[in-house]
Formats: sequence, structure tokens, C-alpha cells
Amino acid sequence: MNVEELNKIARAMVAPGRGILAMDESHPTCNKRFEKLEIPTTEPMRRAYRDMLVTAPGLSDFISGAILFDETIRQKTLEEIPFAAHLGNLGIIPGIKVDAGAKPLAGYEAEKVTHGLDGLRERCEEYFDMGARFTKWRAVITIGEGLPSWACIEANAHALSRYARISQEAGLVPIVEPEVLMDGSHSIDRCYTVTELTQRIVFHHLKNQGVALEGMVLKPNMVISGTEASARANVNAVAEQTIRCLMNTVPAAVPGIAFLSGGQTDQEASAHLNAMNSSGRSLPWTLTFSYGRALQQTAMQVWKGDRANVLPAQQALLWRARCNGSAALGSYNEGMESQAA
Ligand code: 5MM
Repeated sequence: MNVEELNKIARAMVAPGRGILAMDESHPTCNKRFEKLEIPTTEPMRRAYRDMLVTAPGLSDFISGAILFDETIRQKTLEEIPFAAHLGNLGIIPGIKVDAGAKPLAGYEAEKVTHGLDGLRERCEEYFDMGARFTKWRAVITIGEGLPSWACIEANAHALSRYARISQEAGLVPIVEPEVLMDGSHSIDRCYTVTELTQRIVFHHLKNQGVALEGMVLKPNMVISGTEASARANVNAVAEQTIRCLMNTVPAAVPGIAFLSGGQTDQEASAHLNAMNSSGRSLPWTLTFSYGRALQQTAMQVWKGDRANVLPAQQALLWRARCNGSAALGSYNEGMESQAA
């Protein structure tokens, strides 16, 4: 494995003021979001939607990389350019989701383990040839009564580390995504405990598998109250607890951390990232975004599957990208949101 080359790609993925567009929704997730807006759940509509995203003028000012789904990396834009080549031409690094989804964990049916290691080496080689330069694998950890189990964290951490090593051997920077879900009424303190434990175990396994930390990007959840929590922690508390957790678990060799949004509102996702980057703390890694919903949800609502809405939808995407690009530099403020209106 060429660690120097992996490190170069990883650093470009987390370059100052830019972040990653997660547009790798699997068919079930994408179709569910389309159905809510009465958009036909067809292959041409998914192509048209993703074309709208990647042809937004100025996208590369704030977006360093885009995570594609298997269907998309095999498709062409409406101008008949392969999606990966189109992104590369813009200076946006193409990436690919390589996991096969989270499935019930045997013996622990309330929890999930991510599948996809079978045939992964061959798929990574194929994706590299198609132009991808990074990969993503997402594990989900649920907080609940007696959850998560040790078995769930261990199984997911092991799979993440095996995936990361295989990806690096194919010349692809792995995004390691252990997501502790926001679902539930848990407190921010409970989220801290579970997130810290999960990240500790993930890095233990990454070490065991010989993953080069310089050649990976971590995509974690923020430390945050559950969506149903009675008293929700404020922006500063989320920023402080998240930084404390990362300082306790993430080695300085990791070039960057790109957060998922996990169901936060657009504004929350920007405000939390901004608070971390304007805290005045000197941090060993770059903190940026790898948002799916917090970049796309407004744009999809504006687009609604109608070609006539492409421009305003692209403006909505660009606006979130700009806000998050500013948050990655610690220069976002709520006043920016009224400018958008
Ligand atoms: C874009 O959504 C990704 C794919 O999810 P499924 O495999 O469930 O369809 C997802 O992995 C995403 O990259 C991360 O969860 C971050 O997205 P959010 O919306 O949480 O920022």
C-alpha cells in the first residue's frame, strides 16, 4: 500500500473550507425520500436527481469529494459524461459506498451489523479503475435499554477495520463511519459514553488490522442529545463534548474528521460544526462535514422531480454547501441564514 499517496488523497478530502457530499443513498433510502415528495422511484429519476446535484455551478468551491452509490458510478450525467469523470473534471474527488447495508446481527436481533466484506477486494479494484479514489462503509450503533451490546460494537468495529485495510490495499482512502444513531430519548452524556466506547474499539481494531491512520478519514456522529430527549444540549455543549470525545479517542495521525449530520436540521449541522471550528482549541486534525441530508434535503424538496426546478434546487444545495464550508473554517454565523431567505 502506498501510504504517501493515500495521505495525499485524505488531506485533499478534508482541505480547509471544503467537505464531502454524501450522495450514496441506497435504493431503499433514495426511493423512500422520493416517495415522500411523490417523485417517481425510477432509475432515470435517480440519474436526473444526481445530475442536478453534481452540475450545480460552483459546487467545487465548497465540496472536496462526493460519495456515489454503485448505480451512480456506472451512470453518465445527462451530458453523457460518466459521473466519476465529471466530478474529477471539477476537482471533486469521486468516492464510492462499498458496504452492502446494515442487517440484523445474529443473536442480537435489535441491533445491526454491516455486511459487504465478501468480494470487497475485487469490487474495490473495479471502482479504482472507474475513477474512485476513496470508499465509505457505515456501521450503525443503536442506543436503547441495554443497548448497544458489546457484541454489536465488536462485530461492527471488526468489519470496519477489515474493510479499511482492503480499501487501502486497492489505493482507496477509507472513510470509516461508525454512526451512533440519534434516535431515542437518551441524554448527551449517554451519547458521549457510547460514542467514546465505540470509537475506542474501532481504533483498536484498525490498529490490529494494520490500517494506515494517515490514509483514512473518520466520519463520526457528533456527541448530541437523542432526538426525543426532554432537555436537549445546546450548541456549545455539543461542540465541547464532541471535541472532548475525539481528543480521547482519535490519534493525531488521522488527517481529518468529516461528520455525518444524522438527522440534525440544516442549521444545527452548520452551527455545531462551526462551534467546534471556532472554539479556539488547537486540534490535531481538520474538522469538516460529510453530510447527506443536511446538504441535500432542501434541494430535493425544491427539485421535486421537475426539470423546471433544477436551478433553484442547485441554489439550495449551493447555499448549504457554502454555509458548511464556512462552518469548516469557523466563520459561519446564523445571520447567513437570513441572507438565504
Ligand atoms: C447519504 O446517505 C448514506 C447512505 O445511507 P443508506 O446506505 O442507509 O442508504 C449514509 O451512509 C450517509 O452517508 C451518512 O449516514 C451521512 O448522511 P447524513 O444524512 O446522516 O448526513
